[in-house]
Amino acid sequence: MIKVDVGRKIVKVEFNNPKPVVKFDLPEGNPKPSVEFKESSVRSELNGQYVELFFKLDSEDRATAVKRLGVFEHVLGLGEKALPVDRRRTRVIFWNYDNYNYKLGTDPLYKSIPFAIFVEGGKAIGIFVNSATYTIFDLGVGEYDKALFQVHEPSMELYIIFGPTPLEVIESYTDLTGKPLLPPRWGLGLHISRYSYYPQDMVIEIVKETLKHVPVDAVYLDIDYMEGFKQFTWDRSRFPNPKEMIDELHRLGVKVVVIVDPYIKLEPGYPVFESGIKHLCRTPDNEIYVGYGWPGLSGFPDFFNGDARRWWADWIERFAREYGIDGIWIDMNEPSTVNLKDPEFRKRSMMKHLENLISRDNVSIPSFYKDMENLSDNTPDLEMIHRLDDGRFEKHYRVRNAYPLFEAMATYEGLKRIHERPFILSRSAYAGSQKYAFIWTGDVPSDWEALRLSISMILGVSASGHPWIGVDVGGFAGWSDPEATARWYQAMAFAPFYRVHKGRLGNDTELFRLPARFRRMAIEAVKLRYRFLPYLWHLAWEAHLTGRPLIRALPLEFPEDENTFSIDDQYMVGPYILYAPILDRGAESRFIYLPHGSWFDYWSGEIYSGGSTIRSASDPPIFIRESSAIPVEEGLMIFREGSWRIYHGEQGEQAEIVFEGNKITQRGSPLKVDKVILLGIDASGASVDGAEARTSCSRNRCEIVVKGVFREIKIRR
Ligand code: NBV
Repeated sequence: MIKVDVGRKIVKVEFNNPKPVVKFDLPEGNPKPSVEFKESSVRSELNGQYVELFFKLDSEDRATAVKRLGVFEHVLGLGEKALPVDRRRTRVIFWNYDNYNYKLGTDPLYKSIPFAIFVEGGKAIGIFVNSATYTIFDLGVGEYDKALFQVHEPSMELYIIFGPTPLEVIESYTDLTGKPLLPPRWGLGLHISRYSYYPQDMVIEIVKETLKHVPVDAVYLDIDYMEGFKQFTWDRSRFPNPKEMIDELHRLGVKVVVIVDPYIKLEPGYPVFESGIKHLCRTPDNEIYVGYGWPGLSGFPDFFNGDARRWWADWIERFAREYGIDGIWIDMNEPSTVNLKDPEFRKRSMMKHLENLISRDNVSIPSFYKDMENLSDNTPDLEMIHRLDDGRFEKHYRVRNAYPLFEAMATYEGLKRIHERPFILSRSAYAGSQKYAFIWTGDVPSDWEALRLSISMILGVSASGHPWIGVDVGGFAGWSDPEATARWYQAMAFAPFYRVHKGRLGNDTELFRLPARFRRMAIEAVKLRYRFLPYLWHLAWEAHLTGRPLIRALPLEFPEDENTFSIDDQYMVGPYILYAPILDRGAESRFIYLPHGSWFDYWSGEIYSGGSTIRSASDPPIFIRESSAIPVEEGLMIFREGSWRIYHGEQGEQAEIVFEGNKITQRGSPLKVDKVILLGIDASGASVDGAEARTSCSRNRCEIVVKGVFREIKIRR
């Protein structure tokens, strides 16, 4: 019943011979955990840390694994969940689901990453269930002292992942599921978007207005650029000359990302449909599965097989090449059909609606599909058929959660033929999606509560092996007051993905439209991000090479500090910055928890000792951790002694920097900076490479002019 296989820090457990749709290779090498297993239990140990799991089939033949949950055990990860950072005492469902306007506790959402990190006494163990069907993790709800992992099928592939630290668990998890992509550098800048910007002159105007205040790296075109919402087409009345528009945007230094949905309109003569007929998902009777999407009755590309992926990649390539498109935004890829949740509305209008569509579009619909219920949910029929790479056919519900992974893979393949580092933004995701696409948290409301919730949401994703996460800055659904919008710009200033986006209905959130006071706050927030971009680039490389996320919930950095597990409104940016954005209306200060060690207030220059809660009036509060080296736009910022490796340059060149005693030295491929900024010490009278240096000091910080590359700085103390 149970089979085990052991790799580096990971144990793979197969219960009842599972055949998962997504395959991962166990990383080789040492250290290898030891394993003992019986008929229905597995016990594994590495360096004194151990985990024991009990497997069984429940009364409905669902494979279930159970693990003890200790009194002081915390749970991180679980991907995109509208929950606090510590996910203990929650019961979550993994089932990709379009859940517009969600709130704290709404579940499931768009993405499914069935991966949890259990932390007890500072030590961590990961559990990853590689299942793309309906999956449940119950973390101390059903049974107070147990964590339960359950899949809706009689077999399960589960991985036990050792750390011992939470960050090392994430490293091992990404050894298994893949290291995160490295984006083009523009992927890290400010992106602006709206549902939808048009016509083409307006797109340019919005970009130019924003550029008057801040840099802009990309602008997005939402579904209204298409002709009748058909993929790979342009509405020529709104975009008479898309190529010309994109060229103009490129001259302004701005990249263009366009949305593509998984709806292939069933329209004779439409080349995407005609060329794709054999690549669309099927019904059990081997007819084309018909769903309702923005373009009307549509087929869904069957990304689960390589033929379909190649066909899709060809279209992506052709479209991007012809118009000079820089990035692709894949939406509705849970996959979702059009969302008609109100049952009354459904009853009254669905059949009529369907009949109209049939007569207008002149397509025949498989008989079972006329069942209203099948269309009324926003999920395609669960019996829809996919053809997998190994020739198997599978029903939709058995593989659903992996659909966005294979779509991202196909989109990546297409863009890769044009761009060295493809940029893709995806709404849905599965374990492994980090190799191909950025993701964002979908249709979040625009109120203060959503702003606060967004922080623990992105921290959860970030702790789940997918670092490339962001939220719609300003919120997507509904209205917000301009103060909230400005606070949103600030709160996300260090988010790995920084895009302002907004639904069709609701207030504008472009910074140039905000009233003066809040406009200033938003502008300063964007400038702050650009100032720290070299650090984000360093972290991007680190994430790509190791899997460590750019932003980190506090317990990822301080797992032995019990206080950090209940901090949902602060985050670490890499190991060196603690960020504590202001999230309340009218607030001018806030409480901040600083873990142990010394902390430098970026704005005031004051130094605090951690292990305490302080009230800070810095806005937005940024604290630099003791023993940090942070590359920023104007130079290299150092707080206290230490040794560091800094990634920089296009190819991730590495500078080795050491600050010890009264000397800072640099080796490797050196960082070119104008200044070294020393925090918390008096560095007047410093010399750079043997020559007297120009130094200016104020507010506990000294700037030493180094002009380019330094090898050694001496400080007189
Ligand atoms: O394409 C329109 C929207 C998009 O703006 C949003 O970001 C997605 O999450 N899309 C959903 C379709 C449905 C909107 C109600």
